[in-house]
Amino acid sequence: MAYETIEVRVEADKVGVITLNRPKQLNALNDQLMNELGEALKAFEADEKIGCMVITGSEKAFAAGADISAMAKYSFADAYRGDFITRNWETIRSIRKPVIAAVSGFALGGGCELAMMCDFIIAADNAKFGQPEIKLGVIPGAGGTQRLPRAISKSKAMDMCLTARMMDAAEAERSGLVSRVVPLDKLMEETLAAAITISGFSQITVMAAKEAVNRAYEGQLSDGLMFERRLFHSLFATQDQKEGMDAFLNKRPANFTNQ
Ligand code: CO8
Repeated sequence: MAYETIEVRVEADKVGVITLNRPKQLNALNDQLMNELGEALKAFEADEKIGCMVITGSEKAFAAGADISAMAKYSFADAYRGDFITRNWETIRSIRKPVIAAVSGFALGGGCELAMMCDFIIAADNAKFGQPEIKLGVIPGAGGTQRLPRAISKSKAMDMCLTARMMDAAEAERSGLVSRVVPLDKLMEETLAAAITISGFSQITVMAAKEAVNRAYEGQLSDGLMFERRLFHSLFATQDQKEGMDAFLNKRPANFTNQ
């Protein structure tokens, strides 16, 4: 299948690599990209010779979040009735083979959430993670409020979600958000080495190990995600969401009115 917003390749005959490819928008995640990502993941899942997958971006950005220009005019009805996120962001949760995120540059908002949906994250030393949605008048909508506390503690998760600050790679490693940090020019080499190691094991055993770790990790996650989703949808009913996104797109400070 021909993709427009991602690039797909196979390494060492057994690792499926997906590169997010909307460079002008810093890999902002729109519907087309999330649909294509889902299709590529499912194709690698179905390919017997693939033992592990890698999702990566560019040096500057893994992904700078969900596409704000696509979301800016959403109403609550658009978000809720259109099942915004569930419709194409959750394919990755159904993938049973391991998926590694190789993150360099910005992983913000939905980009940070996408990285956290992967089984583990290997970060380049220039990686920056953040959940800046609050600046736009919304909250994380693809698992940020649920996966961050599990990954890095409630206190750090609150700090990230409430102040919108970015966390650098060293702090992300200290906090347990990423499994390792490597020099930028070694990111793909190290990630591929891990993916090739995994691909050398029994696929059944690998899937069982992934399933077991997720079992420990995911208790009650579905309730939390649904709760978060409905809150996220409801914020499209506020004027502050319109203001926050319009301000970003027009490169001006936001003037929130609590409406
Ligand atoms: N959406 C749309 N366009 C974007 C986004 C984005 N998230 N991020 C960057 N861009 C665009 C910019 O508008 C700019 O476009 P143009 O050249 O046409 O003006 C281009 O990418 C380059 O960006 P900058 O000029 O801003 O580059 P800088 O190096 O100065 O800054 C930053 C880089 C810091 C990453 C900055 O671009 C930024 O702050 N981006 C927005 C980050 C953000 O707020 N992310 C959260 C988005 S909301 C979200 O993810 C909600 C998730 C909910 C779940 C998913 C639902 C689908």
